[in-house]
Amino acid sequence: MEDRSRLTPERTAFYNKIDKQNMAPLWTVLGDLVTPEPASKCEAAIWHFDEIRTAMLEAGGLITAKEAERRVLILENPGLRGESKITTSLYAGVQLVLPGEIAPAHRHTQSALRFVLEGSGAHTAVGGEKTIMQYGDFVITPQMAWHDHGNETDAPMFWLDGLDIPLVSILDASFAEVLGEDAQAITRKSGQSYAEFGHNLMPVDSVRSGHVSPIFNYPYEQSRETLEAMKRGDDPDPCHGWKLRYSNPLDGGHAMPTIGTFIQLLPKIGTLPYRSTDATVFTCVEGNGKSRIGETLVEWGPKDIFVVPSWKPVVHEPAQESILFSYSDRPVQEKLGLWRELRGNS
Ligand code: 1HN
Repeated sequence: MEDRSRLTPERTAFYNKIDKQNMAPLWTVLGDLVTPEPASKCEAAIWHFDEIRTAMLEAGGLITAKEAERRVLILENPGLRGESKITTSLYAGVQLVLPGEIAPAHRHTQSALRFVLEGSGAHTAVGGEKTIMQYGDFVITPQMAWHDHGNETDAPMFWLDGLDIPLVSILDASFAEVLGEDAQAITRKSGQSYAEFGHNLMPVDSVRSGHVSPIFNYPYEQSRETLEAMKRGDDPDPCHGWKLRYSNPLDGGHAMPTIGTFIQLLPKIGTLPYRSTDATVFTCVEGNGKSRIGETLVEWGPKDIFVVPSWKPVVHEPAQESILFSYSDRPVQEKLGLWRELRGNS
């Protein structure tokens, strides 16, 4: 068979010549650029919370939240080491705020989500409003919103940070600034956004529009109750169990423009194989079990974090009814017409 990558002395001489002119042949790289299906360097992987927790507490003895600006350990995908990525398009880290600490106010074009893993009662302030965080709460920091965190409780607080850093980076659209003060001014009552937008109602003259949900804390208590109601009313989906998408009450779209966020209740019988083009980061909220991701088996319990790469088939085998939170770049792929899924074994 003809090999278009085969080197001959003439070809090598030509490639060397055009290399000096910042040109390169397409035919030697075409197969790597346009693959018949996703061929990601992102690997299936799991991080166990007990190991993260131990390392974080050690980090807590080395640097304060204030000095670090954010005391976070990045969860680096083993196939993408050194790139600060958990998938090709998304970042994940675990943040620790110790009692009495403050993570000072800053803002940036990267959007962030927090998913609370341990502790109860620390706060984050976003856009002039504080929200108190509890286990399993999903909290949004929209792009360019000032945000600072504080822990006035007597126990350490841990949460999962998910950001669209690699997406913003590939678009060269990063802007950031520090406020220069520990905490931003508080101008709204705690819980006001949820009260105004979280109950199928909204202020009649609200001029908030699209893009990102005005609800910036989706409390776990509500998500849990909704999953239970779904379970009472419907059979589980064979691939997902009972699965919800966090939505933006302004337009019914995803709660965040760049990151899709989901919570699902897995029935004890588990799920059928499922694959989609949005590599997905999962964390277990309740229960325990195993997931088969292609050839890789991961065993998870509460607060463990695992990643399913694009187009790798996943089968969840919970040991009992279990709840998983997850996030991916699905909203971006949907808007660009790129998102695909495949249900079952085909
Ligand atoms: C950030 O602003 C936070 O505000 C956490 O808690 C992690 C990682 C990279 C860039 C900004 C936070 C971050 C981050």
